[in-house]
Amino acid sequence: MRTLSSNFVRLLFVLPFLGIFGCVSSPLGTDWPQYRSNPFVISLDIPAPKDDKGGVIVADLNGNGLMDYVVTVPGHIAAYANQGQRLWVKKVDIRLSMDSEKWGLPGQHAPGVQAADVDRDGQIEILFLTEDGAIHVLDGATAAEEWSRSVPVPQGAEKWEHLVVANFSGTGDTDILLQATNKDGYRMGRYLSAHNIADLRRGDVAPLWKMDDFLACAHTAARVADLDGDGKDEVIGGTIVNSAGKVLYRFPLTGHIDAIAVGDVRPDIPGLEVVALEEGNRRRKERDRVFLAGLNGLIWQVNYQNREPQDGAIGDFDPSRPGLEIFCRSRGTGLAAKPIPLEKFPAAGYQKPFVLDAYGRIISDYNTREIIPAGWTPMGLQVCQTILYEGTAKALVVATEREQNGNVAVFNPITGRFLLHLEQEKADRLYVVDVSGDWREEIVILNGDELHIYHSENPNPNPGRKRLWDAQNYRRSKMTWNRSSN
Ligand SMILES: [Ca+2]
Ligand SMILES: [Ca+2]
Ligand SMILES: [Ca+2]
Ligand SMILES: [Ca+2]
Repeated sequence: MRTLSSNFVRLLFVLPFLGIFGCVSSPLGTDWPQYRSNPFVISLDIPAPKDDKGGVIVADLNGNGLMDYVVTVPGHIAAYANQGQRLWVKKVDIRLSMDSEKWGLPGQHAPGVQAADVDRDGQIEILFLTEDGAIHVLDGATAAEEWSRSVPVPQGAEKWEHLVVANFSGTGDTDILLQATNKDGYRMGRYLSAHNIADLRRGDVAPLWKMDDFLACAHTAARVADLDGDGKDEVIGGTIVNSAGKVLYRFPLTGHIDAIAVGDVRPDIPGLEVVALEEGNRRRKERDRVFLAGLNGLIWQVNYQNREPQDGAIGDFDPSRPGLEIFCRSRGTGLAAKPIPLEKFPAAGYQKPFVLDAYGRIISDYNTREIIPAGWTPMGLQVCQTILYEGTAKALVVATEREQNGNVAVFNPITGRFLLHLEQEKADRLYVVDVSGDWREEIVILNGDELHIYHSENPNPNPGRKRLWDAQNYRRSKMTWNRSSN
């Protein structure tokens, strides 16, 4: 076993249950091997990202029970086995994008690819759109193309831009959701079309249902999640749509949604809840709200000092409180949408995160000026994602340096305290997922043409817990993701 070299990682704070740094976490209750090195490095045979196009997902492509990596950059989809062996590299003009309001979906850092057993033969398929809007389905183990299909495009859209595997029929991962933006002006993913994949394969392009007035998030593609637990997926955005295409709820926005998340925020209320962070109209009193909605509509909405919540993460950040807490990264003064150069406005560049409890009450409020360590950009945090890194009941957040390919840190979102600072990382992408060892989550970083995978070496205080992958919402949330707001 190897320890992290001290210049690669600096522990800023001694975690509870720390033990001796360097212990390999317990593999109890699992047969997934822990990586021998930390980070585990996979060299990729594809170009490093030059912009915000492309991302990372994992799936068991070769059927050996371990999660493998799928990385996308313009012109390439690359698959690597869990232990780092190259499975295949496909050169193809996969649909990827940057700021979706300008370039269309799937948005910044979106992988633009799905991996699921869509024909129920026990083997994973790879699905994606090409830049001409056509759907392609590959064999996940070999990348051999199984079939492709073009689906008629709604008037007002340029082409289909985003694709999500879903279960609308109750028969498993056998359906697909297509999404497109309006081609002119500020682009929003208002067009949806739901299809059965077997129908498409046969050439039947008639949708299960479609709509042209979906209220999309401004920077992120539609997500799917089974909110009511009936086995069928709802479609999540500013509009919540059920598996049959019926609108269940629409957030009463004065602007747009910057970030969205799904989880059981309120265990006392049946089903999963949706958290939406609004960037509102500055002329309106109702703006910059955090919304919590469920199957029966709005549960609460909160405007905290008109501070735009902007980006966030949900998790059990304070296990002493019921349900999940909501971390809102927010921005400094709220004066500018873009980061402000510090040399010009030294007081304005800092972010002012706040945290709400499951009832919308404020439980924490701080300034990143007080928490960011030396060597971290004063611009603050970006790409904030919930992580169960240590295996305690308490969830943490991992983030990158804002507005640069920078360091990565794990921090306590309630206090802002940094717990782990990966000082030598230059992260092009950051992804959180359970890929090795026990049920705890690893940090996956795409750094140029390498994947770096970090695991906690501290003993797992809760080794018997079930895999996070057992929860359908976990599978869905790790398959369709992209950076929300800057
Ligand atoms: Ca299959
Ligand atoms: Ca459902
Ligand atoms: Ca609930
Ligand atoms: Ca793990």
